[in-house]
Amino acid sequence: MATQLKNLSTYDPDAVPDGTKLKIGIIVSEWNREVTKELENGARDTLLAHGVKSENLIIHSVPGSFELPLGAQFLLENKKLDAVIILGCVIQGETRHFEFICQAVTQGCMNVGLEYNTPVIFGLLTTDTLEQAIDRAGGKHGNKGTEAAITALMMASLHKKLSSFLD
Ligand code: DLZ
Repeated sequence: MATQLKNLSTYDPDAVPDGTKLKIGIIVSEWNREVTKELENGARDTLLAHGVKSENLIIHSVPGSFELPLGAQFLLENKKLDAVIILGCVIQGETRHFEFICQAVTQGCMNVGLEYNTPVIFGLLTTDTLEQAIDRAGGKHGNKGTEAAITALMMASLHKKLSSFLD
């Protein structure tokens, strides 16, 4: 597969929207913390590098990936945010638990985003091994936290642009 060979987190910083006026939330899972900590660092550093003010960045953790959609919903019902990023890492085990968690998080995050009309960005690693996860959390395949942060900036600024256009 082509994506196995390259770092997908390289990007043109000039093409990323400015985050100075944006408020962004991050919900991060404690499960597989050595991986999710790197995703969190990548997302936070990228948002700050693109102008998001530290006081406009709110980060909370939840016990596991299954709790990510509800964590995003808690944030959105209590804070006016332009986007929420969920970060987690689910590693395939011997049972079907993996499939149920991945399905629930995917559907749950989509539902919360549509319900609150706010981008909920999907930064969930779903890998066969811990090594594959590490490779995508600041390793040889980049950092999916960084990619999630860029997507959040793009979707939040698109939303702002279209909202003001329609006013
Ligand atoms: C229980 C569980 C398992 C087996 N594996 C993972 C995992 O690989 N990644 C993850 O983020 N969470 C895992 N969990 C915890 C569930 O997401 C959840 O926190 C618990 O089932 C409690 O609802």
